[in-house]
Amino acid sequence: MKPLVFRPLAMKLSLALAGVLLVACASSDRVLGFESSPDAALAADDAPARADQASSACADGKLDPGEACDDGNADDGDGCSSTCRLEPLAGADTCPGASLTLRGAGSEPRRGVLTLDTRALRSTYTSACGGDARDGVARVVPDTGGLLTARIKGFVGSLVHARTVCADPTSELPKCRPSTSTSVVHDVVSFAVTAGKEYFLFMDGLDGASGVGTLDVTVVP
Ligand SMILES: [Ca+2]
Ligand SMILES: [Ca+2]
Repeated sequence: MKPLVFRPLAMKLSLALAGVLLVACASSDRVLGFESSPDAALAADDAPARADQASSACADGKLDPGEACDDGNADDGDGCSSTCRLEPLAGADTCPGASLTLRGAGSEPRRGVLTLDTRALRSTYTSACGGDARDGVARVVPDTGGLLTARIKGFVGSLVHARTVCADPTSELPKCRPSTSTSVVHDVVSFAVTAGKEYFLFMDGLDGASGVGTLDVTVVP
């Protein structure tokens, strides 16, 4: 049996050892917080994981760090590539515009997207609702009749308007419905369409606004 006098001594030694460890941990934290090399090593360890996250987040429809655009798909050729880089589209600056392809068949809704960077385009068109800014044009030919809805996503201050004859402002389809939002207005247009007929959608801006927007088009038969 051990003498009782050693127990307090053992406890003191244990407490002292714990204290030393605590101080060591605290100073170690301080070192990690202020010295560059341990952080750099940690960052290097994390880098591959972050790159994986960035690539997996492309095509989720949400603009993440490192993405110039994200139209929610992994397709090339629609203005936003499979790696979320902008693709300038030939013909998007003026009539008849860049083709917007709709997918879907039978009674299911058709859907298509087109991403434009209007900062790289000229100001050519305007509408009854305004649109004095740089603009781009998309041409769409639904294979079914129904209700077409076009919405611009990701571009604050955007305005979308539509015509049945691209260069004729009198063929503009009615819109200008009241908006309840103060930050994003006039970003939707909706109208009835006829199968096989062509429609022209204009991605424009209010008060000189320009930017990257994704034109999201659905046709419900
Ligand atoms: Ca994304
Ligand atoms: Ca795409």
